[in-house]
Amino acid sequence: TYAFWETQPVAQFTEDTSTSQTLQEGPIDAPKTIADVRQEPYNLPAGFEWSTCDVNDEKTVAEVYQLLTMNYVEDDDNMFRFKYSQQFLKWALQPPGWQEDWVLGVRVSASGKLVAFITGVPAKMRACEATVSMVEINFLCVHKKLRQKRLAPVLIKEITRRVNLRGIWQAAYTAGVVLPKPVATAQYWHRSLNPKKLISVGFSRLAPRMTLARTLKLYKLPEQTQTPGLRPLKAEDAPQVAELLRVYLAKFQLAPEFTEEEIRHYLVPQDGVIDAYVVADEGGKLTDLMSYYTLPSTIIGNAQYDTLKAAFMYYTVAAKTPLLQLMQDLLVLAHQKGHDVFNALDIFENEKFLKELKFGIGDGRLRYYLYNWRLKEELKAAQIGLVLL
Ligand code: YNC
Ligand code: MG
Repeated sequence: TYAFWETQPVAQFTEDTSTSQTLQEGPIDAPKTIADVRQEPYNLPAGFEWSTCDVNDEKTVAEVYQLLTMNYVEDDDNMFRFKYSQQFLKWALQPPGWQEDWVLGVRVSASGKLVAFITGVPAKMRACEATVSMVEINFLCVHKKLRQKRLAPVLIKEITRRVNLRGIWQAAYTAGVVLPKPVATAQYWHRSLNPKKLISVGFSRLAPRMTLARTLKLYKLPEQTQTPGLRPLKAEDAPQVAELLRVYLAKFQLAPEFTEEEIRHYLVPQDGVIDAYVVADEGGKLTDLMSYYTLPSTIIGNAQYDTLKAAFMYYTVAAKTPLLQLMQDLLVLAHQKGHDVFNALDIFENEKFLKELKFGIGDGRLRYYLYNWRLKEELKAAQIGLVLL
């Protein structure tokens, strides 16, 4: 049972979809207005206080970075922990329309120490037929010493209140854990770029009857990309990239609708944060897009290496060049930039290249959720066209 989630406007596991009273697609809560929203912040346990975090302030973003670096998401075996960089956090938290009070922290009143965090950013989201103004909720984190004290529900209620105060009633989020009730379940796949290091730190193992030499040969990539006209994306590309994405994302049942401004924000390359490339034909027309973001992990308790450098597939549109060729080029580029591994989910049309390009299936699953929005049925991973950071 889910003491908290059963009180929230989310689809429940107990809902019987087989009965004649068909559940309608759309909001779960009765419609509300901003005037209905509670004016006072939710109460925290004594000794803690709310703190809006300004990530443009160098000291504050360093505090957020420290909290997440020590306490954020780990793999099932607690060998690796996500280590979002400060530049990444600024990028992820300040897209067009970002709101300062949706970057929410909890501090110890006496010391000022930051001990919990949650964020929201606005996004237009299409869920099946409907397009809805939502927030994407991310970076929910409670310090390890304060776990299992029911702080997470207070954070979720307070961010919901702050989002509702701006007239937004729906949210999208992903998590590794199972909560009521996933819209879809996706699977992580991993492509070794630096197999020697991956084996050495325990990220991967030598396959049976494989030597290290044969493994290195298996994963060896060309030094150079093969697609003519491939180049880094520029701000001026936004109108054409918006059109490529609009057409492509229309194929999926859950996908964002990006404005040109959002495309400039999310896809113009930033060193060590986001890399995006386009293919331009001879007339200069853009035919394809590919991108990945950089999210390293701390390697917990390894003497030789402290950081795993991972690239995560972001938005890719193969409108002219074959998807397999584009993705192979993207692997080459990620390898050139020193990444150890390239990660992708089985969303989009990724099934078409994962095995062929030697991705191995991971043990991590990622569940997609919607808050206060019901779909008629669960989606398949291949119907998801949304990547959350
Ligand atoms: C989770 N990841 O089930 P029940 S993902 C949501 N997302 O509630 P306590 C979660 N809920 O079962 P702890 C959750 N994990 O009683 C647990 N819960 O109904 C639920 N980990 O709270 C859980 N970051 O405070 C239970 O648990 C209740 O101290 C228990 O804190 C949880 O960012 C957590 O994985 C995750 O830092 C903060 O374990 C802590 O364990 C932690 O006693 C490591 O909480 C880091 C980590 C999560 C990454 C993410 C997306 C979050 C989405 C939150 C939901 C947003 C809803 C929409 C709001 C806006 C609506 C509008 C409009
Ligand atoms: Mg807690």
